[in-house]
Amino acid sequence: MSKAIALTIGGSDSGGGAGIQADIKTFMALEVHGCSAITCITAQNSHTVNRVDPVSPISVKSQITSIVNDFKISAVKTGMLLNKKIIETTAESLSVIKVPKFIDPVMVSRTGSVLIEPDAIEAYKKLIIKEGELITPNIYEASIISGVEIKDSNDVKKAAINILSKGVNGLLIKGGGIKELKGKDYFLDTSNNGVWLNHNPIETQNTHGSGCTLIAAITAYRAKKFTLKESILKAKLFIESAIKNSYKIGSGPGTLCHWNSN
Ligand code: PXL
Repeated sequence: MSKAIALTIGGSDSGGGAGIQADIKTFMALEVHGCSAITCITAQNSHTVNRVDPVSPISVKSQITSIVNDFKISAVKTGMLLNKKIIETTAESLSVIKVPKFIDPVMVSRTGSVLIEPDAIEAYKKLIIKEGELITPNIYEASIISGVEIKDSNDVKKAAINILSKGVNGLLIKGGGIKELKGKDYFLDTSNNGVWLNHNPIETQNTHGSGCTLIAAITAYRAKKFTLKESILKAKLFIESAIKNSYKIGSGPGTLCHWNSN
């Protein structure tokens, strides 16, 4: 029996809660075969990111072409791209892949870890964000991309309109970084229809990897041919359940539970 195949392009999280590891686990939970092109290797635990090593751009390119030359992938997701050279290579590879693409513009984690080199942000804005059917910045990333300081739900809407004007096809701003917006994400499409998508806030510190998991689930559902709106709504249910079942792995904040969550 054939299976839907999705590709994730991003960084490895040694703790297994975010990045490529979260993506592959989410794809598997949703019965999609996951492939990966690894851009960088983080050394991190539940407290801190201790080190990040980039993979060479030629390796990133070769991982992607090896996959797309053989497998019939039906959706792609990007995560942590780290530096300008990897961003340029990834953009070049993405431009010839004609399946729905989902961009998680990973720059700053919800807990404040910087996950991109400063001189790479312009390349990200110029080359990557327009490639996506959807981009999913968190509050900090939406501020960086739009230049709008975000303190409340009105600022989220302002930032969303600004980001859409940069030629983005659709965006979902994840509210999780602000207390009053926990569980609330703002979706805006190219017809300028804005809507808040909410789930009940869940009181837990174990949310590491929730951004990666949300967009990985959207990618998996799109790989299975659900519409974009259906995929986002289904992914919200998946993430709600994965946060409800989250668990601790170290002495700091824990991670989502990817299995039995759909
Ligand atoms: O959550 C964003 C993210 C993406 N990719 C990797 C990460 C993180 C956050 O820590 O480590 C590899």
